[in-house]
Amino acid sequence: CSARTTKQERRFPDDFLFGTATASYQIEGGWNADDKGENIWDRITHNNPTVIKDQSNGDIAADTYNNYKRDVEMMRELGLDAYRFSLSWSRILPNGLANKVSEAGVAFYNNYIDEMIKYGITPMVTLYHWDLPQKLQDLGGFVNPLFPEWYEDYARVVFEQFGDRVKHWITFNEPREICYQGYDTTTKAPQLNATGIGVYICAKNLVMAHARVYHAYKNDFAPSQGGVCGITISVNWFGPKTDSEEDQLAAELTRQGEWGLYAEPIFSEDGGFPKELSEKVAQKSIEQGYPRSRMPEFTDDEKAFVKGATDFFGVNHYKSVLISATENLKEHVVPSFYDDIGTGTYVPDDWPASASTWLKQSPDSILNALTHLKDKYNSPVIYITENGWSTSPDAGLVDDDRIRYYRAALESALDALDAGVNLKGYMAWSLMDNFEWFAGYTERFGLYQVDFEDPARTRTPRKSAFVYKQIINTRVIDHEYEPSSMTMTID
Ligand code: GBH
Repeated sequence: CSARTTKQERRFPDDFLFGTATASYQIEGGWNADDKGENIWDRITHNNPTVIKDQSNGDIAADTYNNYKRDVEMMRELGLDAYRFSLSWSRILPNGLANKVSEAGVAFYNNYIDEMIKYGITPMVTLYHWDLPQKLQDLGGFVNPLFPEWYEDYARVVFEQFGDRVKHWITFNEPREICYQGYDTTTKAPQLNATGIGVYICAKNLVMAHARVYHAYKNDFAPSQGGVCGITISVNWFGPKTDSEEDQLAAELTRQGEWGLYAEPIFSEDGGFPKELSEKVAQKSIEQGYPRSRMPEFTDDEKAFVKGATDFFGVNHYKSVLISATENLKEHVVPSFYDDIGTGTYVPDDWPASASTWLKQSPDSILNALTHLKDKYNSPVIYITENGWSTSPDAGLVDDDRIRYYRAALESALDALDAGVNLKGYMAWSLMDNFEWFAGYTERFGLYQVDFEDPARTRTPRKSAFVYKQIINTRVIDHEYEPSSMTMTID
């Protein structure tokens, strides 16, 4: 039909960065190589393996520590413009603190980065994707008031070592997963379970730490190195189930909790935590007998320090959820984050399901999320730093459902570009199968399959890899394209 034809003719700009994304603990292995220090995922998987669905760990994972040249070869096969990966803090600073820099750790990342640069692939580096040095966790981790200082020390070492070649920096991956899942619940390391308390203390420290690193980079490194520094926040779309006023307010409260806690202090005009949610938490806290709000405040100086402290908005986007003020309300522990928000979630039955219970393909999802950010925060530069689909381990190489997901997502990204969103790039999650946190190896997100039974961790392209390659190469989404064979070449 004609609508389809016009859509097919839409192009991604030539300077749009197409890439894939991974994270250190999920792919590297080499968990105790050379003088690497222990991190919170080493600790939890070794000491408490039953929290992982298949009782697995990232000790070897995809063994990128020994296979990094093959990883870069895959990037070249796909024709990637960019590759997003993260650094393991305790591989670089075995003690967490900056008294000792690991030569072996720095050498590994130098080799990896040099191999990308050699083939014209732009490295996009995340400083922190969830693998905190255990020694810092023992001191409280993100809820220790000194956390922003430790983080700045680490970041300065990183900028010094790699900033001559790396020009795209992301401070944190997904603050919500760090603070809510790690400190308010037990669904990620360090399983602190300080319900209704941990998430807010962590959020403030994390945002302050981000701003310190941003200013350190802008003041002391960007003038000579000339790169950009931003943050990646998971921004799924939370829309109202009906257009009633109460559902709209419920959706707004949910957005404020799910990602506004981290975005509002940095991207909004006023600064500080989101207004309606902080008022609600303050009121509930007093009713619950606390002497003050469980959500800390930012002083005026802190607000000014954090506001605008970013060059771009990194968005990890996977799905939509509909929000109701009255339906599907659940009982929550008091106090807790979801008791504070107090809204119900709803996902239509007919949205296609992935191998992950939390992930369903949702219509217009990227368009809705990104136009919302554009309107709310005065058109920030946006990179989609993750987006992807899971299949089961036995689903094999023909992954038509993943292809359907990526094509729909990229159509939605084109819709966002048409709507004037300042979108500069898209990183598919993931280059290859990897350790999927509490799901272990039971859910696969890779464009390349990894054989985890094979000591060589052989990587094999899935059908989706060929389709993504074709899109990158032509800058057009051709819904009829079928790869002519499953043999990969470097073009
Ligand atoms: C991303 O998070 C991560 O950055 C990446 O490391 C990860 O591999 C990728 O997604 C795929 O999962 O089962 O109810 O506890 C995306 C946001 C939030 C999705 C937590 C999974 C777990 C929901 N994630 N969620 S639940």
